[in-house]
Amino acid sequence: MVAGNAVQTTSLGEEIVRRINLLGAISEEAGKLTRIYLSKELREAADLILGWMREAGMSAHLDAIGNVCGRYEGEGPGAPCLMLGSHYDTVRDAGKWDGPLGVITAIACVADLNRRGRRLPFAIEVVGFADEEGVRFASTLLGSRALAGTFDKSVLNTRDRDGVSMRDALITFGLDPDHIGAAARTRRELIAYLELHIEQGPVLETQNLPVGVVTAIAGATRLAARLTGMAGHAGTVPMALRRDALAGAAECIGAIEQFCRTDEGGLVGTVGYIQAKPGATNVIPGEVSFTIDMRAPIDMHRKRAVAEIVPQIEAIAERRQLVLQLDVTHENGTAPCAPWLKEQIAQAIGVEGFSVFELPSGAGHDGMAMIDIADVGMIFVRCRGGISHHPDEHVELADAEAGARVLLRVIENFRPWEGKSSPQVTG
Ligand code: HGY
Ligand code: MN
Ligand code: MN
Repeated sequence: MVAGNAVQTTSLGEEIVRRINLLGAISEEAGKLTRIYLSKELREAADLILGWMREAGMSAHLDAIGNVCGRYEGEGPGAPCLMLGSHYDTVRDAGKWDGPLGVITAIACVADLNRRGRRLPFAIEVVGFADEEGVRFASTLLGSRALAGTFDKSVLNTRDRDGVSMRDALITFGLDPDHIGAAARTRRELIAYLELHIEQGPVLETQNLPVGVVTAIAGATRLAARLTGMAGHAGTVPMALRRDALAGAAECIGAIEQFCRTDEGGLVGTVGYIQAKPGATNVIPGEVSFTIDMRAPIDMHRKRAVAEIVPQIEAIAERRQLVLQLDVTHENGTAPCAPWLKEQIAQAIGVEGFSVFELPSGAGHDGMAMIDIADVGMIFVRCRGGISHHPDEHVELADAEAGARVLLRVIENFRPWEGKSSPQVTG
């Protein structure tokens, strides 16, 4: 494809896949992909992405919380922006598409505009959020919350598995924890926030569609539980005299699963992390920590579920003479996608020749934080088998291409004035 003064020999999709593989190789674990917040691997990934942003004609910088931020000016300087983005951190033993596909596709779209010398009446900004997954410090959406100006400074005192506080991790990463406020943007600077992301579920595949329009992002509650009993000799303490924290946790986990399985409101509950201490075969576990992740399409339903399952956990702890510490570490309401953005995404999908299909997101996304300063739209891209948060996560080249074409079409046909709260765009 020849455009402007550059010859683009590969398709958007091929460029995206190439960069997904490059970024996917930056991991703290050999043979698997793990890139958590403020790790040295996240810094290496940030430098790679910043370089791509600059190649695409953007000014680019790392913001005060570690987000990578690129800006492609409009026809005139300083115009409000259409913000595109996703996250560039990952879960442990992750797939390489969850997050990076949105960042890399947005950069590819800007690079295409730049190659053609195309400027729009508004600026385009691309953000790679530094911590959407919340793997390291329990809380989540740290990057997008800082950009939305809603970062909770108390998180700075939380510690990771190795006892490192977020405050110290920021300093080691080269950032100033007392300067996080500088990452905040205002509603006036943003016309809208638009994220392309893999579906992380099987619906588009069952519909035989490459892309979909997201209607809303399901809310979530995360809790941290700690049960404290009494460690003891595995061979000498009679069963009736034990205060076994791991057996107690197992009963709690069973109760959570049973509660969610029998729910009819789309409730899902997950215990994704557990740690038993002291962690020896021949020692009765005296202390167990585990996490709880509860989600439902309707906020009230999720909150009611949490309010009903907590007393069940408390009763198990009491009956087993275990001390329970249970804290909510994250709470986010369901974020609706703006109708005016859904409409423009649907039109772009139609123009690109695909059927328009709307679906909700069971997975959380940075749009849950960005909704505090901008209307949110999301484009889903089909992923094989709906697999995600797993190394088998995969997007076919044709679907990566389809997603990029739709996003580029939304950008080039974007009608910012349709946003009810969008600032006036000059030009
Ligand atoms: O947990 C989620 O839904 C997202 O992948 N962080
Ligand atoms: Mn994600
Ligand atoms: Mn994820």
